[in-house]
Amino acid sequence: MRGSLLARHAAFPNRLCCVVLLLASVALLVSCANSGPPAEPTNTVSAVPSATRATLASPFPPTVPPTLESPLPTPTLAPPTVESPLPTPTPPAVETPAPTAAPSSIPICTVRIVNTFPHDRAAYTQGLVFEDGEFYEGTGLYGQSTLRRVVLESGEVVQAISLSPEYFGEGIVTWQDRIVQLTWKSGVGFVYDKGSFELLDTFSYPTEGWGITHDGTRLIMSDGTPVLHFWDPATFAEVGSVEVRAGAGPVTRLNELEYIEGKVFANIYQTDYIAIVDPDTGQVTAWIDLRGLLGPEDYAEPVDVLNGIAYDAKGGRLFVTGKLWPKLFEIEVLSPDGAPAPVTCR
Ligand SMILES: [Ca+2]
Repeated sequence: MRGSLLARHAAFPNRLCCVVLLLASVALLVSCANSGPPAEPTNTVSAVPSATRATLASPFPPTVPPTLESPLPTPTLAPPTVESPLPTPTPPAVETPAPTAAPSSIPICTVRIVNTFPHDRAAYTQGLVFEDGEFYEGTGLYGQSTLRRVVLESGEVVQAISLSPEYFGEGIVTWQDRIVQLTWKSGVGFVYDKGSFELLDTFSYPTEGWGITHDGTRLIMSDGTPVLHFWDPATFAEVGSVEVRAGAGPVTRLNELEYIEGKVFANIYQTDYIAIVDPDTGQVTAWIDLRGLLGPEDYAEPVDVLNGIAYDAKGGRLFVTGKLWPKLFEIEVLSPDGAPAPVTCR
């Protein structure tokens, strides 16, 4: 029995060799059978049209246009709802269609140019006030922000201070013998002496700062959202707020402001429209369509968007300009049928 087992064990290596050889032969035959040209891949990237390739290659979902709350039909090229720190080197010929989405009961007024004045085309206008025959203007951009006093007829800057480079200047408002200037994202406001531009005080606020004006008792400021904030002019404490709506839809990107004849005029950032807002209800009572104010010759150098509304309450004159615009316009508001209209359009 033991001898028989040994014999069987001795024979085992030979059998193993035979099995290995057999398997190797089979593998060789299979290999030969598959030695033709490689089969065409059925689903490789190179077989897919380039557009599809890009989709396949991207780990991200397709880009979705930002959802905008403004009832103004926003141009498809609309950038995100932040203020670019750099001037756009192209005309604001983002042709903004008429705000047809707004309820038809909201009139759209146009304007007639009464006078054209020079404007410092290096001024990235963020705040504009007319008082006692001259402009106060606040400008933006990091490292270029200023507060300045400007002659209406010549556009000459006769007094100016520069903000520290870390501040991006925004809206300004005069209040008694002071000037208040907002900053974009710093949450810091500056209070100056109106005559000397001496910095008297600073204060803080929790939102972005865009535009600011006053109604005689309260400061009214915008922060880029549809909300207008009302502040105590002595303490800068918020005493109320209202959401701006055109019909049912909120109007976002309220920018430079001017309180005129009981209404708040607001530039709508990156459009050529001004919204006229009832500050009690937040409702837009009219639009002013300002498309086409600048002529082709004005685009020889970069200009940016319409921004800056000022009102000569004594003379009943309405002024508008834009960031880096070479001109400032005195305009008259016309009703939708082209007839002279009240400054508030209706
Ligand atoms: Ca203003």
